Order: sequence, then structure tokens, then C-alpha cells
Amino acid sequence: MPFDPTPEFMSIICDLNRNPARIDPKYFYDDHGSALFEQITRLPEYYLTRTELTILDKYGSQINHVIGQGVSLIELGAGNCEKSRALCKHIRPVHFVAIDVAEEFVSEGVRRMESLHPRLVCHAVAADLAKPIELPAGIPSSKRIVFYPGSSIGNFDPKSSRALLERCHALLGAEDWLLLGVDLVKDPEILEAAYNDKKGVTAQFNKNVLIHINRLIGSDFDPDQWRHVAFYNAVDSRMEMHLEAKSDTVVSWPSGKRKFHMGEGIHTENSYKFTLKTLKDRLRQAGFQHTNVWMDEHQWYALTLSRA
Ligand code: AVI
Repeated sequence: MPFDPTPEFMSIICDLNRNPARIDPKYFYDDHGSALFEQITRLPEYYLTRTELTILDKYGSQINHVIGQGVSLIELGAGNCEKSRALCKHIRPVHFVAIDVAEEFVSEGVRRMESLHPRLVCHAVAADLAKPIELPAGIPSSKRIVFYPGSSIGNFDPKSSRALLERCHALLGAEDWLLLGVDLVKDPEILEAAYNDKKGVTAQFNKNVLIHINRLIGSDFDPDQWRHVAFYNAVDSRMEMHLEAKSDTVVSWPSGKRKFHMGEGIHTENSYKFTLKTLKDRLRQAGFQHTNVWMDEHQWYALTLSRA
């Protein structure tokens, strides 16, 4: 039978053949990867999630006061919808749309939301945020609030994050809002500890991407042959994750293969960290204005609410 590669297969192979090789971080989130990420969010070193939840809890009523009643809440990268559940202790939306690449995971999150708020009209949407965002029919065109928590915006490079914010802006009218959670620049020791946890859950999360890629393209990566590496790149203000070959190794897939020398890496993730200035500039470039900012007591993390 002739070999007929899909566009996804071609794009994964193209990234694996680069120098250095890379894997798009969206491939972290198969079901096992999503479960590992959920474990990461509860690790003592990974301060991002609990800090964001603390800010949401402390300032949720102020957010409610600013956005008003009867809104449609649209969460991007919703995962298990934990952040929207926390937000809904303070705001009372009429519609809830949860968008994520991990279909099973987001459907389960939406089921939990429905059981907690039986009168809330809920939708789960499986979609890749790198593509245009389409909302389900019936979502009112006004009083929308796009909620993008977890500093997931930091997983896009500056050009792509601006483009994603522009796509968010396109979903919104002049009276609508973007609520964005971002991780801030801080002491590199704190950052590096968050991505090199003692239990090794982040290492498992990083290596799991190879198992997912094996399933998607029929490659033969052996995760045990790869070492998890994470460090802060101060020039680009970002945490970087890589997988480094422990010894010379050849990885094959239908129609091709690549040799990796010992110590050669595959770049799997960037996680950009912002200052309030870089963040507000990015929001302004994407068309947002009048940004309210709430932070935790250490000023490690910011939640911003911007008018479209
Ligand atoms: C989802 N995203 C914001 C996480 C981050 O911190 O960049 C993914 C992650 N990577 C390693 N640990 C967590």
C-alpha cells in the first residue's frame, strides 16, 4: 500500500529533522500527559497554579464587580476546568465554553461544571488554539469574557502569542473582556525548581511526549534513552525544556530516521515569563486596553483583566 502521510505526520517529521530537533508542546497533552500535568499543578515547587487560584479567590469579587452580570465565560486551554470552577464562586455566567486540545479531559471538566451549576449552559470544544477559534452556535455576541489562565500564553513565542491574543480580540466586542493569567519574571532558582521537581513528575511529563509521538507517527523513541533538562534562559525571559540523548541513538519512523548524538537535544517547550511592561505592551499590540492587574504578595504571578 502506498505510504500517504498526513499533514500532522509531515509537520512532526519536519520538526524532528530540524537542528536542533523540536516537538510542538501541544503533543504533551495526550490523556496520560494531561493527567501528569494535573499532578504538576499540585507539586510544592510548581507555584503557578496555587498562586493563580489564591489571586482568583482574593480578587474574584472585584472581577465580578468590573464585568457585571449575565456573561458568557469562554475558557481557553481549560483542561479540567478547575480555574473556571474557582472563578464561578465569584461570577455567575449564563454560558460556559471550555476549549482544549485534550478532548476527553475537557469533556470530563465540563461534566463536573454542569453538575455543580445545573442552570449554566455548558459546551466542551476540542480545538487547537494555534488555529482560528470557533465558538458553538448560540453563544450571545455580547457580554463575553475570554479567560486564559495558567500562564499558557507563555508557551507561545512572542509572535504567536500576539497572534493568539488577536484571535481572542476578534471573538470580543467593545464591551467584552479578556482575563489572562501570566507568570512573572523572578529569581531563576525559583523558576528552575518549578520545572525540575524533586519527585520527577515534570521529567515524566516531558518524556511522555515521546510515547505520544510514537503513537502518532509510528516512531520508536525509547523514553529511557532521554534525559529531562529544564533551565531559565534570561536573554529570552523563558524557561526551556529539552530532552537530551543519554547515548548515541537512532530513531526511526515510516519513511525515515534520524541519528541523535549523545548529549544532543530535542527542544520540547518554552515557557515565557513576563514583566508587567512586556505583558501590557503585548496586550496593547493585540488591541486590548484599560488593563486591571492583580498579583500575589510576592508579585510572582499576575491576573489581568483587559477591555477588548
Ligand atoms: C501549561 N503550561 C503553562 C505549563 C508551563 O508552566 O509552561 C506546562 C508545564 N511545563 C512544565 N511544567 C508545566
